[in-house]
Amino acid sequence: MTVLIEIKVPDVGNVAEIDVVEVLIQPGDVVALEQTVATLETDKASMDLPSSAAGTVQQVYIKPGDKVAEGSLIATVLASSEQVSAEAAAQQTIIPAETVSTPVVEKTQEPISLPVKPAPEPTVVEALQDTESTTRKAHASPSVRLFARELGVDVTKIKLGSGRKGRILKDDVKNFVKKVMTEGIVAVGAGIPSIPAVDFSPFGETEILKLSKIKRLTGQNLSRVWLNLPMVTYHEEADITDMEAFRNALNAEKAKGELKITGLMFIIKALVAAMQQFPNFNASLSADGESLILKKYFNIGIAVDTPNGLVVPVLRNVNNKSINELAVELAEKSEKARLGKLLPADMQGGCMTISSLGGIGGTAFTPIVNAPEVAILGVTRAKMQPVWNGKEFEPRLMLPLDLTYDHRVIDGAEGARFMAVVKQNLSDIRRLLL
Ligand code: CAO
Repeated sequence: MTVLIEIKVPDVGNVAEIDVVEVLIQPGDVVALEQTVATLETDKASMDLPSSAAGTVQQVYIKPGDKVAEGSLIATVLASSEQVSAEAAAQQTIIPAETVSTPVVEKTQEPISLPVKPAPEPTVVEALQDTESTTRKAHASPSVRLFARELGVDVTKIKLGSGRKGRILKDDVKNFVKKVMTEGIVAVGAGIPSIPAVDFSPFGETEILKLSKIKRLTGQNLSRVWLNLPMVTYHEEADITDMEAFRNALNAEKAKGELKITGLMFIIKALVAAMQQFPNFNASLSADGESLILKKYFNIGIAVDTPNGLVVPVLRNVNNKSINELAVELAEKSEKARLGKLLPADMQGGCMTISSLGGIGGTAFTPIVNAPEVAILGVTRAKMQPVWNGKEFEPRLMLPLDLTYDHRVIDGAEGARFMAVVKQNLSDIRRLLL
């Protein structure tokens, strides 16, 4: 059966206004399933919109510069019913082709005018998933940025693009490369020499494995943070013997199959209590580096290991939530993360991140700050250790903690004092009631 598929703007989180940056199809084009049909951009992120069907484009309802919202119609595609994605089928965007008349003419709907909401604050997801804030300033769509990266071009070096409002287009990247070739400009970021390519074939067999998108974007962001932030990691140990006894007692009361509480929930609470005492940790440095933006809310990002790479869902208003509520929320969000179902909104608005490897092992590590946050707490595996109590060695369960901070914002002594409070909170969780 032939069907007419409506390609619509998906749910991209709580975003009121989405700009159409680039439209890559026109009526009559043949598109493949998942082929990018348009590039959309919010204040905080860009996305390539994929086609939910393979077929022939019938009508295109948008043009660059339009403003759209969740559910706005982008285009219609005439496809055979087998060439339709499961999402399109589920969202009922399929119309039997016989029931509609679909002239193949280009038609652009009036731009939708939407109330402009203030932009949400810079967040964890942008830090992890926005590959280059500098490239975003350079006004280039993800496909152009990808093209530029493939050629090893830093798009920030292209001062002004020839597109609308100076947007950088593929031709600008090509022209830049030509200029470099003829004028001998070296396009290397911050003068840092790149690692030369090596031919491994003389040493044995190899296989090329493409990195997942999450891995590529995370890698770029981590490199950017690594180059921009002077980071220090401070190591501490907390005695969690009593906390663990309490946690085990709580879990023993739970019915079979009921969600168990892990130590991470207490760590989140202990961290937030310390952040309330040390406002500099709940802050971001302004873009010009002249001031500190202090946050009055307490949202904690939790690094979650997924088959596709690292993602950081954010638990909001942690100060107002119980340990049980946090456990349920983290279980839901980490499950969503592992299924690749987190929305941008689930990963936005973090104040500080926890990276817990304790379920796996380790004695210490040096996590990288999730900028624009100013600090991150690393956790590795708790271990029974002999601790001197003044008279004798006592077996105590010791939890290793690693705090990495942006030294432009946090002084060494402040970092040590902060960790002393986190440690106290964990060693005697009654303090969390104060
Ligand atoms: N010491 C000892 N045991 C620990 C522990 C610690 N510090 N942290 C967790 N555990 C135990 C838990 O109690 C649990 O034990 P049981 O199976 O007996 O109940 C087990 O380890 C597994 O815990 P978990 O990892 O499933 O749960 P969590 O709440 O501690 O962590 C989450 C949740 C989502 C953070 C974790 O699953 C995860 O993805 N961690 C990886 C994060 C990561 O990749 N960080 C690296 C970022 S930098 O590249």
